[in-house]
Amino acid sequence: MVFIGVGGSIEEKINPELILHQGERVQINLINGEGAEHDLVIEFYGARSNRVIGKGAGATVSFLADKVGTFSYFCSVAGHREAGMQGKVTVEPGPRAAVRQIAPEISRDPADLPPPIHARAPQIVRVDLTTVELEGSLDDKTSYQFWTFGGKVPGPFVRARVGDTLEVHLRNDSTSILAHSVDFHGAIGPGGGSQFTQTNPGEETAFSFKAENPGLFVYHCATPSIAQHVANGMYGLLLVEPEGGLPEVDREFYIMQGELYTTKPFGSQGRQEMDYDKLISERPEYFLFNGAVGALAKEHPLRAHLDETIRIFFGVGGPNFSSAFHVIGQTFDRVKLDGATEPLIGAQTVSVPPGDAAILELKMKSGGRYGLVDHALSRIERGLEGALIVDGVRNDALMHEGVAGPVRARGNLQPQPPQFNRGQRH
Ligand SMILES: [Cu+2]
Repeated sequence: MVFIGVGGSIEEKINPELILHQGERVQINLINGEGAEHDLVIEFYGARSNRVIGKGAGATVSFLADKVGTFSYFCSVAGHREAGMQGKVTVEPGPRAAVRQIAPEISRDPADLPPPIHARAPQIVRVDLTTVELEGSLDDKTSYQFWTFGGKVPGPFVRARVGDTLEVHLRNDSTSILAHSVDFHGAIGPGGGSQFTQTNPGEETAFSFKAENPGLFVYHCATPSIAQHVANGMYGLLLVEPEGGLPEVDREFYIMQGELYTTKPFGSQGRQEMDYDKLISERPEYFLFNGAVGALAKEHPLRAHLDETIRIFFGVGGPNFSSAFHVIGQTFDRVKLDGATEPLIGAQTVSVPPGDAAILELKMKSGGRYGLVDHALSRIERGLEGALIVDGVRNDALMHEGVAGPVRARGNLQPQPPQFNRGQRH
């Protein structure tokens, strides 16, 4: 007579050793596999299951593993322990190591962008881009072979002022398998630079262009199949500041949206592969801010303080889907779209097509957590979610629970606004 492990690392092991960590609350499920009467006891912890009587009957034992050491578990029915129904429980000191991501982080921190230029004369600005193909973390326990500018998605934020000449050096890492290139939407001339920058692994090319127009412009790889290179993560933004710069704000952020086409469905574990058929028929599995599932909600939420003004540089790499970008619980004070002579005031949702970008400005008037979404909301279920956390008290004068009436303005820290979580998937 024995205990047999079910699932995980104990699967099919006879009288498996149960490895626990100090402080864990443990539940052991006991199922009767043959029909005689049994139970499971860990005397040291005073943990004892009910007897399971009859084949398929179940019982559970739960306890807090608060003492370090190795202890016995056994069946207390007379003679069963001696017949073989016993094993060890080991409680190790300290917490269990966090689940390690199976690949390096691919997502660029949205606070990772160069500071404003302010006023200066036009000059030559050298831009170094390196194309790197690397396996990166797409989700917990899911990886993907990304193609990138600089090893992150999106690529580096490039900043210049109108009248500057950008001297772009594109180096394709020697570990690459494919050629890559770059097309700057802020460059004027056929191909946007891609004809000068088709670059084989281990080689470098260069081209220069004049930043004629102020604005926020996408750049992306333009090596066939272009959609595949873009989907795999090869996009970024160039800001060409107007003369004298943009108005001062307290904080700036950099977000890009894209979608990914994988053979296995959204949420699968392990390494995901590109599905070319889904790509050309525009059936994505993943929608992503900054390259990874929920990256801007989990690892890199945007952070600001009450009464600060923030600016979000938001672009869509795509390659195929527009974004209806929206902040849950706030409108945009100013939105600057390409070619518009005047900013939009008070927009609620901003439509940005693939290969385009918008400059979004918001003053944060109430503390709490704001969800960042594409208002095509099904995409939350495919990885597209972010958060903007504003430190400071909630402004009850602007919104509060219950009936209207006198309020204690800015008195209460809680409750937090509703959180926006991805639904549970199976
Ligand atoms: Cu490429």
